[in-house]
Amino acid sequence: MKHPFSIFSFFVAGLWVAVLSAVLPANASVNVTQHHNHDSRDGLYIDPAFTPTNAANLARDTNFTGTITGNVYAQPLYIENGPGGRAMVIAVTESNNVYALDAANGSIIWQRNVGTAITSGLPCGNIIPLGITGTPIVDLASRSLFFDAETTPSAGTFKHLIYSLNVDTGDINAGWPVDVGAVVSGFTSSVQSERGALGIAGGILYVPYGGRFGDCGSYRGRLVGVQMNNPAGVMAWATTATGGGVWGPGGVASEGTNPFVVTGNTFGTGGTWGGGEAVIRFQPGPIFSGSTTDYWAPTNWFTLDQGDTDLGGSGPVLVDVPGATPSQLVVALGKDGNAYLLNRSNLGGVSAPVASLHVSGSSIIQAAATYRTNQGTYVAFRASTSTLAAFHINAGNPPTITTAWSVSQIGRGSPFVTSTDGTNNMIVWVVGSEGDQRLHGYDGDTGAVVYAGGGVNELMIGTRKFNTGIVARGRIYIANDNKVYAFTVPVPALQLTSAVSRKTHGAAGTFDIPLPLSGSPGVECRTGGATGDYTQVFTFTNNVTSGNASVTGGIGSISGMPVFSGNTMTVNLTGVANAQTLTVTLSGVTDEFSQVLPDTPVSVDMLIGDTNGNGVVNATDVAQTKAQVGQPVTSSNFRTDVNASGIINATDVAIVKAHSGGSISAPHARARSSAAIATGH
Ligand SMILES: [Ca+2]
Ligand SMILES: [Ca+2]
Repeated sequence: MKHPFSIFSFFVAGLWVAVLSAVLPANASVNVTQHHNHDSRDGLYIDPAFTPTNAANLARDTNFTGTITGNVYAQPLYIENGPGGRAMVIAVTESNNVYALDAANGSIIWQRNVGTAITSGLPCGNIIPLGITGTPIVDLASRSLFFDAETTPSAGTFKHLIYSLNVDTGDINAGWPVDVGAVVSGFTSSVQSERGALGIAGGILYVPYGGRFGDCGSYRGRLVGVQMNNPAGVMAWATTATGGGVWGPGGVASEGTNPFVVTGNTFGTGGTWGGGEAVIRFQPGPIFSGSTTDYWAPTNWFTLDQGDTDLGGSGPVLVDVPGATPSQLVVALGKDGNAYLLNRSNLGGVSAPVASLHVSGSSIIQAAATYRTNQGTYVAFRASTSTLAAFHINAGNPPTITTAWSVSQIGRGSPFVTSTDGTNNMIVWVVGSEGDQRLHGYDGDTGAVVYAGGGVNELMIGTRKFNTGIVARGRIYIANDNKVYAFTVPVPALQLTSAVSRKTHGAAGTFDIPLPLSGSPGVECRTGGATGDYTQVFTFTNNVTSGNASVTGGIGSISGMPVFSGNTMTVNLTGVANAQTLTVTLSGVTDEFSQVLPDTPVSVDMLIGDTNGNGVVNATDVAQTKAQVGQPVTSSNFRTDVNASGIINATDVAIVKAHSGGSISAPHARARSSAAIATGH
């Protein structure tokens, strides 16, 4: 028969699918609900599609429209099972527009404007218009989307409103928004900004606040907690000193219970620490204990304060380093160019850190990412506007920091990471935001270029500093001013690659008769028991998730629902008559990329006793079966175990003899060729 695929493409697709199915069950959902994907803010996305070869061949999906209105500083989100089962990309803009876009084509599923963005009248700041800046968060259990919007309901009036929307419809949930200035004592909306990503831990939404560019007014670093199921339940913490903004784009990290933030420089302290330049761990609420176990500031915090040398330009990243003492760490990165390691369970107050290293000659003010390979634990960070770098955290007592790699890359985006399985094929991605405006990928262990930015189609416009991309289903989404861009690895077309008729031969194992997809059908020579039962297994290029099968030719019927597992679809048949051609047609088979297979018929010649598969049962089949009597059932002789008992004996010979003279009957008879006979074995 003519093979429908080249050997090469078949081989590559098979490898790719094997990796995919080993890691990601076809029905496992993928969601990016928050900044850098996890509570820890690690920025790690496990996606088996991001092999080095696929990553190198990344290309923008120019059919993805992604048109939105407004400037974008916030990371997009990705939520599956939206309206009609569609996956959605959530994007928010400084024009206070919120969008759910179809993740496949970028069309708008729903959109909502949540109030007039601020364009004038603030005492300082550098984002105009000003609306939604911090990265939103989704609570999947309630399918709620939370964000902070700055609005000006009337000239000279400024509000921070914390919204909760139904993520599937865009409707505002009951009891929201929360007017922060109205419920948080001392909160002055005109001088507080909301740039850090929101967090959720233990049913509480945490929203961080800092000041504006220019540090005007008596703002404070703040963390506001709102009970997700009771928006009237609000608790808030603030630095005791003025300033101390929580403004790093990563915002709030947590280990599931306690929120962590990093603060910036404070003012007028006279040297008495008042919450600035610190990593702070809260009890749920948020409640700050004041204990040295729950905060850390470098011993030179007062000097840093006076130089506007914020510790808090890059949010906390929670990292576990197996074998290190302590092993549960917080990584903080400062404008002083230092990386600090802290003991997550005892931060230490104003004291020396667990470890530190001067890792950059420039201010570090982006969100970092962390990952672990067979080479160890890494933190990737933007060391300057022209350098992306990574350092190692070495297991030890205490753990230590050593530099790993550094590459030249112009821009100000925050890095994020892909891995095919959480350990291997680690790729650090970053956008040259406000720089070359291209996406770049680097080997996580070496910094070697994996993806060099693409060509004409891959050049973006409207990229913003601090921002970062997300990864889902073989795609990278990047939200920029007025447009969300989608990049995709080469996705194999959904194709049926093979079909078999499968039977288990007792203790001898399971044996498949190939059913060629074109040319003469394969011949099923085994009995179907009292009710004519058979099983067919179809294998595809990609993982498949749904679809139907029906008998469209011959006598027999589908039994039960098709079973989908990885890249296979299993169909059970019953009432299948002998000596006929049976055709099963697959319809609506859909893969994990939402590709649908065209209706595909697969035929099989049912002919009990035709052990050599030539379309007739005669003395040759009898002789062939007799010759195997007493032999173990193997892949080369299983056809002669015609009753699939697991042994070849006189019973099989008798069955073949009883069917002798049989052939495929009209009108289902089809011509046989010598090639088909060969593939029938
Ligand atoms: Ca024969
Ligand atoms: Ca047998």
